[in-house]
Amino acid sequence: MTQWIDEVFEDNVRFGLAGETLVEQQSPFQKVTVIRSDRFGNALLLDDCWMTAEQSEKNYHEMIVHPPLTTAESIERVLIIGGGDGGTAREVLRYPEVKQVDLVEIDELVVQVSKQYMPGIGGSAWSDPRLNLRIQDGIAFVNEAETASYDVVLIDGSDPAGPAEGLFNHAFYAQCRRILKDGGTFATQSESPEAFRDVHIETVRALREAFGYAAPYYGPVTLYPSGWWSWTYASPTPNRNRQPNEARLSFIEAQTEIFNRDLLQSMFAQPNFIRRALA
Ligand code: SPD
Repeated sequence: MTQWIDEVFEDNVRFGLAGETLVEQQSPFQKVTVIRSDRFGNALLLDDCWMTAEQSEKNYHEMIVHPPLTTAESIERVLIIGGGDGGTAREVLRYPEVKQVDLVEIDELVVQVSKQYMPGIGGSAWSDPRLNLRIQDGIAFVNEAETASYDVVLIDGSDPAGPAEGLFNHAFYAQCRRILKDGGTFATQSESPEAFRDVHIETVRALREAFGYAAPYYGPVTLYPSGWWSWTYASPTPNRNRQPNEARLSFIEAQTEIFNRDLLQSMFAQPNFIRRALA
């Protein structure tokens, strides 16, 4: 039966879709819900917060992947923490230069329901021999990984409450920096500059402290609170985000739905209230 399914946010605001619930299950980590929506196809919620939807996922997944992948020195070894729906892995695996993707998801149920109800999001990533799927705690994985062992590290977690809380602090980012090569790049989802402004600012500050250089970037994700989302790029080399690899950029922009070279140039523009907060 069709009804309104909402992410209920503070200050009397809700972000909802009309649809029907297909799965509602408690995993050892969180409540996992899959709905069929009229507007965006099947969609996933974790602890009642929107994560992804079949017909609106590209404006999130292309944005978390292509800025770091088009600007890293090398992209042979990529680590994804979270991302159990497979969308981030799918975008990473478009590049033939990528030799190995370690995808570390804490919650096996997220992978299971994504494969069953939203198979197009992971697409061919699930059967790609370069994908190494690990069901385990991403924080422990990063703490135990070898120093300077990854070209790119991507944090595709949920919001900073529940299992993803530990993905938003300086100690974790310092470990991410440690396992990244000097020519490497990093990106994390960093919440909405409008709906979660304080978390966003604190995330950018913590990344600057850990990496030396971090730049937030912005784009629309219509499914998420306020519709205005952010990711934050970091690298040991300042301004690496401004120096894309031309061959990789041309290769990828011929395939993407959202990302292209003009967006890469403009997405790092900061609204004044963010500039002032970060100054
Ligand atoms: N408020 C939602 C933040 C979720 C970020 N990750 C989404 C997972 C998509 N792969």
